[in-house]
Amino acid sequence: MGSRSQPYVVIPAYNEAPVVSRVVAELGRAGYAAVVVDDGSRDATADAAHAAGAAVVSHPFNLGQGAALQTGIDYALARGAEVIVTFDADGQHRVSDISHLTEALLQERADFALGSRFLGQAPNLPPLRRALLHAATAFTRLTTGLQVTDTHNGLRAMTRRGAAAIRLRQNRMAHASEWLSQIAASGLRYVERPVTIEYTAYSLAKGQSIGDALLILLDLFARRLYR
Ligand SMILES: Nc1nc2c(ncn2[C@@H]2O[C@H](COP(=O)(O)OP(=O)(O)OP(=O)(O)O)[C@@H](O)[C@H]2O)c(=O)[nH]1
Ligand SMILES: [Mg+2]
Repeated sequence: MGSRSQPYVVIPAYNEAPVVSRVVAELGRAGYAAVVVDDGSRDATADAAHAAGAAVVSHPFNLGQGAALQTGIDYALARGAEVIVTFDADGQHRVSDISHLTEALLQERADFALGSRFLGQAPNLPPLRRALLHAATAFTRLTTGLQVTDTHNGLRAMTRRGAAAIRLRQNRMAHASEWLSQIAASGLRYVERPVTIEYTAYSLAKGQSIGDALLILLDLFARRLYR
């Protein structure tokens, strides 16, 4: 299942049975090994991912995207992966963007290559969602000092050393700023690269609601206030 130098793709998935097999199959055709972390899904996500050729690790109940990513990173590290990529299960990312990130790790001698839809493209991104994403990014820039442009992007590549410096503890969805503060604390080099995030009818119907996004922002502000 993939050599050590071949990127290992970690896919957090919560109730994504309608799309996860297409995502896994596409990654497989491009030659990537993938682990799907089934985050306590109540649908056939795990079976669909397995049938499409991914390794599957299942949480016994829903723990949230941060925990799912951490489980997948730990799995990939245990398999000896030298490069790890995180990739959403909902079909919003492009498989062809992965090599741009992994090449950036090599060329820039970086430990993290972060995808940015605001350097790249986000067709059909609703205006209110765009505004919230910009607000979250501005907040993260202020609190971490990292001059990033898209903090809530699920597409990232990292070296083994980078992955070992990440320990996501915030459950649910509030882990995006955690990534950035841990990257800042690690002192390791990071770069951003343009990627495309597609807002399909499926992802818009299923993805984060505006209410969820506001809750994440509030959560982050509260955390800063009480630290
Ligand atoms: N919503 C949600 N997603 C999870 C969870 N656990 C894992 N995931 C996966 O995390 C990935 C991102 O979730 P989304 O809800 O699409 O979040 P997002 O892409 O940041 O937000 P959108 O811009 O609305 O698509 C998907 O592959 C989900 O299946 C969970 O508990 N809740
Ligand atoms: Mg999504």
